[in-house]
Amino acid sequence: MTNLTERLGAQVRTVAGRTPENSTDYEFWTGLSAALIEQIADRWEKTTQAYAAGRQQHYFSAEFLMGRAMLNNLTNLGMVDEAKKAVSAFGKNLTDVLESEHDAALGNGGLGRLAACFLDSCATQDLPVTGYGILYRYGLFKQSFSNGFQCEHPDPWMEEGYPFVIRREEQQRIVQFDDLTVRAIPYDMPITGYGTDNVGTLRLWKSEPMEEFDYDAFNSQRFTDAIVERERVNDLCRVLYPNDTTYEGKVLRVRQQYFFVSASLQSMVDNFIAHHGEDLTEFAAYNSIQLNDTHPVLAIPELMRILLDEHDLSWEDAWNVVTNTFAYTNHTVLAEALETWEYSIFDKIFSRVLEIIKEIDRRFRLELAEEGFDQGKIDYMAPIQSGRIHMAWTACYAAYSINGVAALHTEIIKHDTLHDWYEIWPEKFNNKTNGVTPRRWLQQCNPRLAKLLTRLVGSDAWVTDLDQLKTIESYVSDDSVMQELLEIKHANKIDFAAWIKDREGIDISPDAIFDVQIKRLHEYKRQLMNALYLLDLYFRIKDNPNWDLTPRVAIFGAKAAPGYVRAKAIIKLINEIARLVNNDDEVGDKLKVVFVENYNVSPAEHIIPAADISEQISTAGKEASGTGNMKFMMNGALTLGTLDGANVEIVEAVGHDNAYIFGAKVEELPALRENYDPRYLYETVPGLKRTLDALTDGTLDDGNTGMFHDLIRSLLESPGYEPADLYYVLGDFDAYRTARDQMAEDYRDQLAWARMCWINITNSGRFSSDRTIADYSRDVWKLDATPIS
Ligand code: 26V
Repeated sequence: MTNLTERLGAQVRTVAGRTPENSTDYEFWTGLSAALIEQIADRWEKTTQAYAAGRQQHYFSAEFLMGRAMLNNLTNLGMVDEAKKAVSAFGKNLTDVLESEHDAALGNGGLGRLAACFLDSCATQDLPVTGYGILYRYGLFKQSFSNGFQCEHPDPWMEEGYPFVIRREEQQRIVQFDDLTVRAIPYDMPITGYGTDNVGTLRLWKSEPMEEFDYDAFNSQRFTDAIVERERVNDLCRVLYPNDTTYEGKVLRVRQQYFFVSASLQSMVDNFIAHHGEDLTEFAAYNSIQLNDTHPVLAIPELMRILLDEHDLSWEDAWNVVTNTFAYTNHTVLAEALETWEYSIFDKIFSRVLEIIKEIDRRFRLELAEEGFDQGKIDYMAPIQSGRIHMAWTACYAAYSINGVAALHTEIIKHDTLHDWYEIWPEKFNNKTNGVTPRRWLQQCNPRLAKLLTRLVGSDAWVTDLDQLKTIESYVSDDSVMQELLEIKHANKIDFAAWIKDREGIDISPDAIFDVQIKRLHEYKRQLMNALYLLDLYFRIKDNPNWDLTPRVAIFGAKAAPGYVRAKAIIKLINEIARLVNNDDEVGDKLKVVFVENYNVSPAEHIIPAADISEQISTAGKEASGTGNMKFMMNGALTLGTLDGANVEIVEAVGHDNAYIFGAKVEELPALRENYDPRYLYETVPGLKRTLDALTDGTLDDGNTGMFHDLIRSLLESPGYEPADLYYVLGDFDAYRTARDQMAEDYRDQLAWARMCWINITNSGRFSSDRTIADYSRDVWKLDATPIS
């Protein structure tokens, strides 16, 4: 019996209250988690202490999309084999135990998952970085389909217990609103790194009532009032808002934002005083804060408040600290995502913070007037205008660094979205192209490929230095390695087919092209264009039943914001197309359409290693970066996409011959839009008319909701306030079809295909989040690695 076996047995008995032999997979998961925490506890404490004394970086984010923790931790600690043995000593299977873990889905999509990848890279590089966010009781909703329509269900992800967060009762803080006072309790999650003893921290705050009960209210027979008050506090952290683009001025959301930034700043300031004394003018020498989009921007006035009101700094001294503390990352150029809050909301719930924002606004106006800027420009750029507070503008004024998340995106914010700020403070602007962790997104999710890479590199050095893969690029001309690569992909596709059969009940052939689009559902991401292609392909197969086309499986995964009606219509449309296509015997294996329900981090880990094609087809200029594109590339799927976001850099890395690029470029779009006539395209592009007509002529059924009519209207008619086909779906359709058809032809030459995949894999080094974090650390954060041993 190994040591872990004994400890696991004891832990399982403790959580299950019975013999391991009679315990469930989930109880084993809980027991194994506890054994793991036991293993890292001392090192975690030591790391925390080491970081507390020096210069630290703090990552403020309303979202951390962590996914599952267990396999990641076991891998990082080098304990996978030991765990396998320990679990099987009780007749269990590690894979089943791992699959019983719930995803921690405390994020909507790209922005939240990026934060999770960043924490992984920081821990792996021994960087003193701590994440701060909210312990939502309900993560992103669970999705199911009912007759093809999306339904949303709550996700109480930690209701059955979650050993990977530790409540730190003694480190609680009080957060004061004008109309509410709450306790903020930190729940700390250990962040292990690969091959290091350091263990970083993600601190998630939970709100609790000041007293368990308002006994006064209770005794004076106002029992229900006491309960209601309690629930008002618990409401704060109850749910993650499921919108990932459209801003909604919900009071509860701004409360959430203030709640977590206030508690986080308090704990940072207290730590500063404990280690460096009372002179807070030195704060920025030891602390920097990265703001993940505008959601935590209230930290700017809140730090001012703490310095002014609680530590008696002068305005000038406090502002000097603040402007050397905050760095801001922009993640979107969509106008509807820009957060602005109504002045009256702030007035009601944190009037002192509002007072401070007013003073920031007053000084901003003064400063620019002195520099000779005209009033129109000042009014546009000021933190407060027409009764609203602009979070991005406030961030741009106060931050010492402003960055975009891909080269193209940074150019767009410099020359368009944030152009006025760039003109005044060009030195603040910098690009940090996103990355993804190769531990989760290659080593753990694709063990077959990882093994081959380790063998060819000669070690697993690539796991922490992904550029090493470049050294094995030349195997591209070794046919036996290419053959092996094809076999690996095929084996992954067989696994995935079994997973899909089990989950969705659909049979798919591993010999077909697996063509995948997985991401949030949004019009700009153009799942609709993909759907129209499939419908058109279906009609072409029906025209010519003997067509010897390469078999295809189109795979989708996407959640729509519950209030985003048109996005939900697109989900219904894809499900209807799937029903039509999958039940047509004449089509058979030539085309299958699969919509994976409840897409999340762990389904992505099953899908990506099996993918042949990565659909990255956003309207040029709209996708800030994309990070799924990078995960696919690392796993040897080819990008079929537009020159948008990080696709541009992917093509730069692999060359045009190793990707399928199509469509209008960002600089071409304005001219193309000038006399854009989608109706003319509808009439003249071969196949388009019958495809679009199928949405409303009875071929496809939207359950009498009229939603398919609305989709057609969105493509062909302008509602007045915006042009028809805002996202240029019909404009790019023909180019898209040509590229996708060509791709399918090329797939027939498997050896040539494998070579393209190999070029993608071996040139993915720059898309490791280790590279991104090294860039932030060197250029923005000015951090030193702090290994504890
Ligand atoms: C924005 C908003 C706007 C107000 C309502 C609530 C809410 C919640 C989340 C967001 C964030 C949207 C921005 C976002 O997720 N951007 C994505 O960031 C990825 C990481 O940088 C990037 O790869 C994607 O291209 C970008 O869409």
